[in-house]
Formats: sequence, C-alpha cells, structure tokens
Amino acid sequence: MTKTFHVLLLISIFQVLNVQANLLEILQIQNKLKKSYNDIEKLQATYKTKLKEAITRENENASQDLKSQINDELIKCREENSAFEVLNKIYAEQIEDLQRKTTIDSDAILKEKQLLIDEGLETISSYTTIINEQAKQIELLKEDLQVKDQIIFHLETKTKDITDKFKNLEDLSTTSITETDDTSCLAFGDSNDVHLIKIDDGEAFEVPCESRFAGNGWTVIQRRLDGSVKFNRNWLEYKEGFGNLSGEFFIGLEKLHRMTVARPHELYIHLINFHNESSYAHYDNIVIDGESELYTLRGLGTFEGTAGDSMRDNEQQKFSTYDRDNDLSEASCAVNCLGGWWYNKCGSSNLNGQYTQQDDYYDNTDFGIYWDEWLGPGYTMKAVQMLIRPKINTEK
Ligand SMILES: [Ca+2]
Repeated sequence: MTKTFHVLLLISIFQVLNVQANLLEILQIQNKLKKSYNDIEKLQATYKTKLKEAITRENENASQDLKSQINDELIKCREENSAFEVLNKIYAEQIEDLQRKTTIDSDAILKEKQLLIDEGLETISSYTTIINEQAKQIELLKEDLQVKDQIIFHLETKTKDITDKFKNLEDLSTTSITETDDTSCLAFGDSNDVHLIKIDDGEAFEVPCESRFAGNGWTVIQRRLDGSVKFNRNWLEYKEGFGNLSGEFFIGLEKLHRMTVARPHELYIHLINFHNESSYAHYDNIVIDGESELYTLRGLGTFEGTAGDSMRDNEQQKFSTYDRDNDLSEASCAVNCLGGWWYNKCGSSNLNGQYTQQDDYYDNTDFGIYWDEWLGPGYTMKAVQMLIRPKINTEK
C-alpha cells in the first residue's frame, strides 16, 4: 500500500511539475504574442502611411493622367481647330471666287444687255430713218400730185386761153403773137430741160428745170459740177449771170430778185461730196432784194434738211464780189473766199467758192465750196445745185 501511494505521489508531483512547466511555456507564448501584436500594430501603421503615400501617388498619377489627357484633348482641339482654319480658308477662297465670278458674270450679262439695247436702238433709229424717208417720199408725192393738179389746172386755163386766142385770131385774122404763159418750171412738170419762162412784164429768159431731187417744177439757179466755169467774178457778172445753162452756171442776181419777188419761192440746195454721198438743205421762203438793196438775202424761211443750216448767217446780208465788198468783215470775204456770196463775217457756206478736183480738207482756208454744218469747216463739195420753186402751198 505505501508503495503504491508513493508511486502515486511521485506521479502527482511529476504531474504538478509538468503543469508548472506548461504554465511557464504559456506565459512565454503570451509574451511572444503580445510582442507580435505590437509588431502588427507597427506594421499596420507603416502600411497605413505607405497606403496613404500610395494613394497620394496614385492621385498624382491620376492628375498626371488627367493632365496628359487634357493635353491630348487640347492637341486634338488645336489640330481640329487648324483643320477648321484650313477649311475656313478654302471656303473663304471659294466664296471670293464665286463673288468674283458673279461680278464677272453680271458684268458680262450687263454688257450683253447693253449691246442688245444698243442694237435695238440702232434698229429703231434705222427704222425711224426709213419711216422719215418714206414720209418724205409721201410728202414729195403729195407735192407732185399738187404740182400735177396745178399743171392740169394750168393746161385747162391754157386750153381756154388758146381757144380764146383762136377765136380772137379768127376775129382779127392777124398773125400769131409769140407769148409765153410759163411763169416757172412748174409749168413743165417732170422736166429736166431748159425752158423759157416769163415771170413778169420783163423779158422772158431761159432756165434749166429740175425734177430729180425733190419733185417737179424746180428751177436751177446755180450749179457746180466739175470746175469748168470760173466763179470768182465781178459784180456785173453776178448781176447778169454767167456760165452754161446745161452745165455750170449762176443764173444772175437780177433774175433771182425778179423771180422771188413775183411769187413766194422755196429754196432747195443739193450737195454731193467726193464719196458721192448727198445731203440737202431746204428753206421754205427765199427772198432776194433788188440791186438798190445790193441784192440782200432778205429771207430764207424755215430750214429743213440733212445738211444743216449753214446759210442762216447769210440771211439779211448784202451780196459781195471781189470788186464790191458789202460784207461785215474788216477784210473782203469775196477776195478771201474766191467767190460772190451773201457774206457776213464771212459765214459757214461758200457755194460759189473755188472748185477743187478732189476730196480735200482745207483746214483754215476760206476759198473752197463748203457747207460747214454738213462735214465741218473746210471740206469742199464735189457737186452743188441750188434750186428754187414757187411755193405751192401758198398758191390757193
Ligand atoms: Ca468787208
């Protein structure tokens, strides 16, 4: 029994000792754990700091990224912007180009329109000329008709006169008396021959009649054709007339006076230049005074025609020749202009001037056959005819 006890005791003591050892070990472990915990805390703190740092760095990185992103965006924007600028430039150039084109186009269109308008105006003008010409022809035809009526009337009167004369002759049984009733070329109708006319109690005289320019019944009072007759003549020659009735001549101031005083007369001047172009001047009431008035061109009446009114400043002027200076110039126009005319100072016409054989323009000279209003001063005419005719309209 005691042995067992001892054994048991021993075992118990051993067991207590063993527990004590275990407790020690636990304590040691507990210390170790405590230490570990601290370490962990430290580590945690370190990690926290590191984490913070890491987060900050992360943020910086993010902002870096953002910056670079923004930079990228900016670069993109700039690139787009410059692309837009390029496009803008192109568009601006295109707009400018279009504007220029539009201007050019509208200019061209305007020019074309203007051209059309000009052409239209020209056409209208040519039609107007044709219409005027036709109106003139109609007027001339009317005048012709009037002339013919007059001739018929004249012939009827003549027939009656002849009948009467025959009766008288039978009664008187005397020889015939030569007598003319023909007071103007109107009596000879459509004639271009030389006829004898008796305009008043004075002597009958021969005149060339002319029906080719402006109807029937005109008497030629002056004619220039070829320079075959000299026109620079003295007072007496201009008074009496000179030249050849079938060629160049001047009828004479005295006859001109007698004719225009016996009945109202119109004057028709026909001009031809060296290009064979013609024009005319028509005055509806020409009157020439007698010698006591120095054959003053008392009146011309109203002008009408294509040649211009170059004789207007001769109206109311006396006739002058190289030996009779009746003009208003200090010099002698007749001497300077080489002809006889109703010179003023000296005027714009010189139809009795010196004949030239060519189409010459004599600048600053006075002596040619000129009619300033038609071709300008100094141009000489190839041919001229001055015609007069009793006014038909006043013969009522
Ligand atoms: Ca003078």
